[in-house]
Amino acid sequence: MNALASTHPSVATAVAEALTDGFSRRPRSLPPWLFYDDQGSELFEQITLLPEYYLTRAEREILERHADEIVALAAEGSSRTLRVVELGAGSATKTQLVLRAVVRRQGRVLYVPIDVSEAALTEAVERLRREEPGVEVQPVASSHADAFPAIRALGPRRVVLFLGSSIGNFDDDDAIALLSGIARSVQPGAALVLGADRRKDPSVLLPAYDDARGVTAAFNLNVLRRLNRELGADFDLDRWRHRAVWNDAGSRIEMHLESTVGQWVRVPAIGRAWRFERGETIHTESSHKYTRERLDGILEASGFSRARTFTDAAELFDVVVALRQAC
Ligand code: AVJ
Repeated sequence: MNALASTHPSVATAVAEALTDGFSRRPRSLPPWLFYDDQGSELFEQITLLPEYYLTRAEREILERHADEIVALAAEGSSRTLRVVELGAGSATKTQLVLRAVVRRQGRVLYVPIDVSEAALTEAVERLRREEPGVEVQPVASSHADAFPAIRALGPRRVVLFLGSSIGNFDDDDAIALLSGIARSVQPGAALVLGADRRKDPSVLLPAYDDARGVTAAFNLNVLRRLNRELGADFDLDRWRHRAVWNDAGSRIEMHLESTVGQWVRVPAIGRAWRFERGETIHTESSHKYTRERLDGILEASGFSRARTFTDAAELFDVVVALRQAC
């Protein structure tokens, strides 16, 4: 597999840069891709099984009911064979529903899952090779930003999957930059299948990001454990707590780590130390929740047009099929 292990020097450098950059801002922040080391990817899989975390179940319900229609839309206007590429594939369990629909239609399919977590990719590849004989898997370990060459390399008639409301981690400007990059990597008419969480009452949203069993707290705190392991930092996990807040103006859930005491944190790999006051927070993630208008604005600005929207019965989550506009 063409994959970077998490111990690869370039990854350690990227982690160090992310920390230095994020801690130079006020409020301090860390980028959400840091969550997904092997443990973090495993914790995220546990999150998807939580009763409070409705996103994965809602999206699976949509794909179970509508995978054939989604694939038919993506294949419309061409007799060519579809190829499937997925950004942030993770363990690809929901994707399997889409891949089966493509196999029903054309017998075989080439599938390129792209993810920063090698462990998650390996699991996905092994399961698909075992369970889906019609699917040829070519995994790529990379970040979203480095994914465009892999998308381009697939030639025409690609379907790009971006599921799970991963788009929600991006501010609108960054979402537009990413989707524009995808748009430039495909031809007019190509389909983007985008999972997006809907704006809804905070009484539903907040528990999804602060569950009773504390799995999301462990997922958030794991980023500090990762910095300890990979950079030799001395974060004391007992002196930090998980916080989830609803930012109404930004229409997003934010996750933060709050310092429960005044403390210094030393990071030997960088030769630096940072002071945190009691109550000071590190912003670790935003998860944007979309109205139809806002998502259309992002899609149009990126060169895509919404073709159809599929929703779960409880209307919590959308899977949008958008088509690359003609240039
Ligand atoms: C994988 C980014 C979609 O924002 O809901 C889950 C990650 N963070 N619980 C999300 C996450 C906290 C998830 N995404």
